[in-house]
Amino acid sequence: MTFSRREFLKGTAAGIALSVLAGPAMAAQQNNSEAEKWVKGVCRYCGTGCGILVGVKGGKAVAVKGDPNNHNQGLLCLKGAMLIPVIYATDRLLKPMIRKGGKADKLTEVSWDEALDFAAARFKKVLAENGPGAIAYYGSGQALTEESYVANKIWKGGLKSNNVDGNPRLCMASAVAGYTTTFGKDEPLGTYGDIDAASCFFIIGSNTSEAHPVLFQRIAKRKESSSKVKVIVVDPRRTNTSRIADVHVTFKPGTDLALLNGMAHVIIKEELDNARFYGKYCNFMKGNDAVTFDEYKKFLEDYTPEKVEAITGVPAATTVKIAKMFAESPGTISLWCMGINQRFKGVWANNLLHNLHLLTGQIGRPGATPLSLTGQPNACGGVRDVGALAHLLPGGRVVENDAHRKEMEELWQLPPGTIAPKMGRHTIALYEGMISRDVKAVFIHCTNPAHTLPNLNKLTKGLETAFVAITECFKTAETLKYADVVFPDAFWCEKEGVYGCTERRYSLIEQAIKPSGEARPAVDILMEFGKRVGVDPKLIPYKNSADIWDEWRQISAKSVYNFSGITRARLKKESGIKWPCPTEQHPGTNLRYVRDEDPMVPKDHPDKMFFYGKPDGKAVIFLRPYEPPFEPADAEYPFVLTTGRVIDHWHTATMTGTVPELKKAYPGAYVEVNPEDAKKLHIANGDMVVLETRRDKMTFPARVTDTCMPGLVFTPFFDQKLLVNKLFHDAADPISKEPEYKICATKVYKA
Ligand SMILES: Nc1nc2c(c(=O)[nH]1)N[C@H]1C(S)=C(S)[C@@H](COP(=O)(O)OP(=O)(O)OC[C@H]3O[C@@H](n4cnc5c(=O)[nH]c(N)nc54)[C@H](O)[C@@H]3O)O[C@H]1N2
Ligand SMILES: Nc1nc2c(c(=O)[nH]1)N[C@H]1C(S)=C(S)[C@@H](COP(=O)(O)OP(=O)(O)OC[C@H]3O[C@@H](n4cnc5c(=O)[nH]c(N)nc54)[C@H](O)[C@@H]3O)O[C@H]1N2
Ligand code: SF4
Ligand SMILES: [Mo]
Repeated sequence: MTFSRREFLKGTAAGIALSVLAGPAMAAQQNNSEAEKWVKGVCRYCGTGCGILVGVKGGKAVAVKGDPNNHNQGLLCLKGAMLIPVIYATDRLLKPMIRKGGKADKLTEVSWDEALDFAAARFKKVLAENGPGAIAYYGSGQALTEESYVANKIWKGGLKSNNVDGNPRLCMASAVAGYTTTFGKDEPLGTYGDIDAASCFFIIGSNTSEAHPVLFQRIAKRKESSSKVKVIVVDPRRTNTSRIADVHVTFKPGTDLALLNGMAHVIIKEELDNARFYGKYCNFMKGNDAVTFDEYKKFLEDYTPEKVEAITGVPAATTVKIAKMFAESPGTISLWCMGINQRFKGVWANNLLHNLHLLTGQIGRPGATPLSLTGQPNACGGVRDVGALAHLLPGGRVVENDAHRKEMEELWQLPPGTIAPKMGRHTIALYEGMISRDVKAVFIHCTNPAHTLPNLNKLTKGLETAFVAITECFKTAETLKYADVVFPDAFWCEKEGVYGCTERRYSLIEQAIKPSGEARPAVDILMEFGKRVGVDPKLIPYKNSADIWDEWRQISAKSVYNFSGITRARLKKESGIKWPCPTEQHPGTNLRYVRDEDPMVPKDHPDKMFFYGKPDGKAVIFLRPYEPPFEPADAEYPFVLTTGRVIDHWHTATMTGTVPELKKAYPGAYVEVNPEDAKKLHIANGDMVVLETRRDKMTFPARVTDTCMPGLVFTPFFDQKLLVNKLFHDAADPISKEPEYKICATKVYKA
């Protein structure tokens, strides 16, 4: 490595010394010039979706470098730059395994045939005895698009079970429901290009600097370009992201819905609203009922800056200031992530953010847009777009819509009535179904739920009795402890497929090397498994993953997610293309819902914008009141506990934990305590501290730091020895069913 970790972090964190970031990162990646050829790929970590080139020599991956032709323009963060050692980690799973004698038995290595037959026999038995409602698939926003598409088709079309869900439920579900309720269809309107054009960044509930480092670098670069570019960060923690903020708004965790309504109040009161825009393009609604603008204005009377201050602790003058910055900037972009989505009222929070854009007309122009940051590298493309969630079908269709099911049955050439008319179990209901023994067999793909579900003591109970088949690449995944069958999946760049990142961009990961050991690509595993359970082979006739893409591409032509112009051949040549993209000549779309930009808006549409996802073409400004979090702090549990990420680890650290440089930076979990609180509790840096919630208690070393405001403590969740999710409740947003990982009540005391 030609640069020190500290230099690198300095660049990512503060964004001041950009040359420090760009120069050395590039140098590090090009260090290894011995590669015989470079193969195109995408980083397998975050939803930024950086293009990567993999250098191959003698059948081995020997180097990576950022793809200069993808949006990241050759940049990678340290995690992406350190992917090679992960492929060859000693922790790789290399052989299929089964637990012959039930859960108490140990996992033994067997042949592929034996493992597949073992799993298929059990699923067949459950299907015969208990029906399709008793089986399930639990997938991942890190799976390849072709994998999720095939799994969804096998389950919903082949096995007649809508119990298909996955970790995007824990992550993006509130953003999905926010988009669909406000605009009629899922997925962001804007793209990364808007970052380069924006003059006001409204970053709320996103620690972009650690969770989307290369995007953060782009934001920092834009900020550096002109003193007129302003950054507002709304986060109860002082994160690396907040260091570039002109205004950093801290508040009582979980109260920012009131702040967003307060900003709307100020915008209207100060006549910064854009009545020409919303008069033409928006409806006002309270739940399902239409209301008038005057009713909306009256509703906002509860959110004067003073009233907002009483709820949130944000000084009234700050609410006025940021509302004006938002409205008056030539182009405002909102970026948000789990601080907004993982909330008991996460969908409402999303709606309230969209409201601000619709109210001010900060939308549909370069630099003016809401842009949710997707967590995983393929949650957008591979799960939301292909409809691999319990309530969805491909291309934005929904299960409980007769016409949509009929369309999919025709497209999949299934007899009418094949797809079950009721939505399946969303994630929490799925694991609860295992506890109640209604779900008896689950196929888990590319995710580690025994570490990442909330309320683990409760939700893993079902895994102790249900039959669990799992695909994995690494031996350290907690969920393996519950597995009856383990299928070793080929890892990143050992198999081919498409990822779709935050900005609706599909990019190809080509196969660079052969799978390690006996590992096989997941599409093969899924299809073999499906056939052995009894799925008609005609339903899954694919020779390879390119065939699957081709079918899905053609199916997309019948929806507004049309990307039928994104052929495999184009993906091999180009470094990612943004849908909608209806023809092979189409360059891809930047501004969605805008005439002459978005090919889904008819060329002769009379107005500039058209929200075609809605029956009347109008977006919705919602009246959504502030409601407190599910479990606020109280006299008995006086602190708020929040959880999240650190720059160098990926979720459960099965991958990043194998890289010494990354592991050394963050060897284990800790708890951040504000100095004021530490003083009161007699806690010094490094002391062991207990967090005790209504579910469990756990001991962590303390980091006394002012990153958390008083009353708030933070712990990361990557540590395999400290499963912090045991501390968390599993209350979820009633609309999106996404759990509120960001807030629970806790006691804090010295061990
Ligand atoms: N290094 C790294 N990067 C990752 C990942 C990883 O594991 N490691 N995972 C990826 C995935 S899947 C995801 S989903 C993203 C997540 O990316 P982020 O959402 O940016 O990361 P988090 O750390 O989960 O939390 C975001 C912020 O929410 C704030 N927050 C807590 N409570 C509230 C609240 O009430 N209101 C508001 N407004 N904010 C609040 C927290 O203080 C925190 O700074 O990261 C992606 N990128
Ligand atoms: N406390 C707390 N909990 C959270 C969150 C939080 O903010 N706080 N965030 C939630 C969010 S947003 C998310 S997205 C989830 C993430 O939760 P998970 O998806 O459960 O976490 P990962 O560690 O990403 O799990 C991916 C698994 O897939 C394996 N794997 C890697 N590559 C491959 C592959 O190619 N094939 C196969 N078959 N397996 C592979 C990895 O070894 C790992 O075990 O966590 C959620 N849990
Ligand atoms: S920013 Fe995200 S996608 Fe880009 S290299 Fe880092 S982890 Fe990978
Ligand atoms: Mo996520």
